[in-house]
Amino acid sequence: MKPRDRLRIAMQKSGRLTEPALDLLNRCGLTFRQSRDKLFCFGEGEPVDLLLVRDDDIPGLIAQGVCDLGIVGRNVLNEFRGVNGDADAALTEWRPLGFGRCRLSIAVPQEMDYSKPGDLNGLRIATSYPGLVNDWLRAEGVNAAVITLAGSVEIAPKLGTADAICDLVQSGGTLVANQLRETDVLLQSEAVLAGPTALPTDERGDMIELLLKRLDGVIQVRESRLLLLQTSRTSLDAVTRLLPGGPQPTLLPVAGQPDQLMLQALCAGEVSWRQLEEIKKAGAREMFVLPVEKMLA
Ligand code: PRT
Ligand code: ZN
Repeated sequence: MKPRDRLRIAMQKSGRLTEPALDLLNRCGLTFRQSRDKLFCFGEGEPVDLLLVRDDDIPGLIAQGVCDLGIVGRNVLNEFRGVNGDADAALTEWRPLGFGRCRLSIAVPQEMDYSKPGDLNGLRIATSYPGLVNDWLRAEGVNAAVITLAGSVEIAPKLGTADAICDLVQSGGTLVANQLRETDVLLQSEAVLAGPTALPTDERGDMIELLLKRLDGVIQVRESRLLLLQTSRTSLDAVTRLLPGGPQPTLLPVAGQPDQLMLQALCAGEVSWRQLEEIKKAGAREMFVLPVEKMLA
């Protein structure tokens, strides 16, 4: 294949991952011209183009070298890696992206007696992830038949074509609506940036490194919160000990109140109401949690 001088990223054409993936790339400074066939989008600023495809095709396109990177669910990536064995194990997860979160779980009819994986012995499990389910069954030492279905897995037990299922679960609403009960989680999934383990050695490799750096910045900002609060000097230690992870807080004097300090801390992740209440109990007041828009260290 002729070497390309532009980077090509595969992402889902239309589905759950489309909008957040495009939003993430935009935040990394990548914008694309809409093409008429909507399969290929030419990158406007940077030499990075998009290929819009079905999510299931993404790992294969990277493995074949048609694309350099892909944004795809870990569930799809791992199923591909499992089924395609060593040759394609050269695909890796470059970054978890924090959206499209779900889990791949076993679920059984609500009335079924189930307490451990061994209870699936001799039963039929319907799934769209035969590779991952077979791996799990093997690891658990369970002998069950795996029935591969492309979709509507959740109705298989009611139709009598399977005894249990293994499918993606997010809210759990689909399982409840089908009188199923989640029993075992095989995989915690989210969208990931997938690519070959060995990066190209030409300009595309440099471009990937640049993109990874931008991604790290974007992800860090997205997950960062700025916590502002006031505390007395005597409570400072107790308050500081409760601060969610992140760099050292900055302390500022409060005009006219020598005993008081203003504290500013960058937190890596959400700050929950419960954490705020605990910090308050330790002596803090006037607390604010602010989102961070941009960050340049
Ligand atoms: O056309 P194409 O093949 O590209 O799309 P698709 O229909 O295969 O994919 P799509 O858009 O449904 O999902 C794309 C990716 O989103 C998946 O591979 C997962 O990584 C991720 N994702 C996150 C989910 C869900 N959450 C999810 N809830 N994918 C599917 N579901 C389905 C699940 O299969 C079940 O039917 O939603 C139902 C369960 O949802 P709850 O909320 O009722 O539990
Ligand atoms: Zn799909």
